[in-house]
Amino acid sequence: MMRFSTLLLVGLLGANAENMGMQLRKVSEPSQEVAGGEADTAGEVAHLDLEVILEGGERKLFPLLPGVSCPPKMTCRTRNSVAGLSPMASALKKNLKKPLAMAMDWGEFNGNLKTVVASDQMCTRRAAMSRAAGMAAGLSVAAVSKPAYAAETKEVKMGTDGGGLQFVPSNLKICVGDSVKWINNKAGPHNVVFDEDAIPKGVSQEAISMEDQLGDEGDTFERTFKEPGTYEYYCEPHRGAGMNGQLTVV
Ligand code: CU1
Repeated sequence: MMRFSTLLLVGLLGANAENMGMQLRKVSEPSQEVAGGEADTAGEVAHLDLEVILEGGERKLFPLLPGVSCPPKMTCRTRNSVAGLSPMASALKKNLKKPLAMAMDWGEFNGNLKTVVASDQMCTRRAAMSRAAGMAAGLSVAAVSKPAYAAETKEVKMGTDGGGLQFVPSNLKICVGDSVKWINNKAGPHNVVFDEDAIPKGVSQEAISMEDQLGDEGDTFERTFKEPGTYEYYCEPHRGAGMNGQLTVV
């Protein structure tokens, strides 16, 4: 039934309600009611349910995404949130199919959403967002809490597409636990050698640097970075030409 309702809403917003056998009715509880097309005067992001009267008089509320205002000529109601949850978590909880809704740790999910909204740290936000997305996709808290779950692999080209002797990008910011994959692009051979004096203390320069060089286009070299800090590296054959790179791990 929930899935049917969602499909119905998509149809409703995409086309016109009359062809779908529905009528829209004005209701009279002004404190909760928001007319379609009205500006949001509260100054906050609106969280609204679209009210639809189905044939036979059944009244249904369809959650609109946060920030979406009431469509013209429709009637909407302010969202009755599930206690303790943000409107977005609340709307998801109401719409998920039952087994998932019951299995989900809503407190954890809600905490992740709050972090996404509140944190100004790129990596904190990114990790919270992937945890929330993973949970919404049905994964357990344990699964999405593993450090590797939110880790990403960023690519750096060795040599520009035009054959220039540069790393692209030459400056890269990643999160602790992320990996970097260097790909031999053009004008090789290239390699990646970290500067002993310009990496965080305690990190082995040998462990993250290449001994050899990548000769064939498409060859790759990959390392994972677990220590925060600034890392400077260069390409040995082209150091004199200024083929340098910098990595910031936060
Ligand atoms: Cu090079």
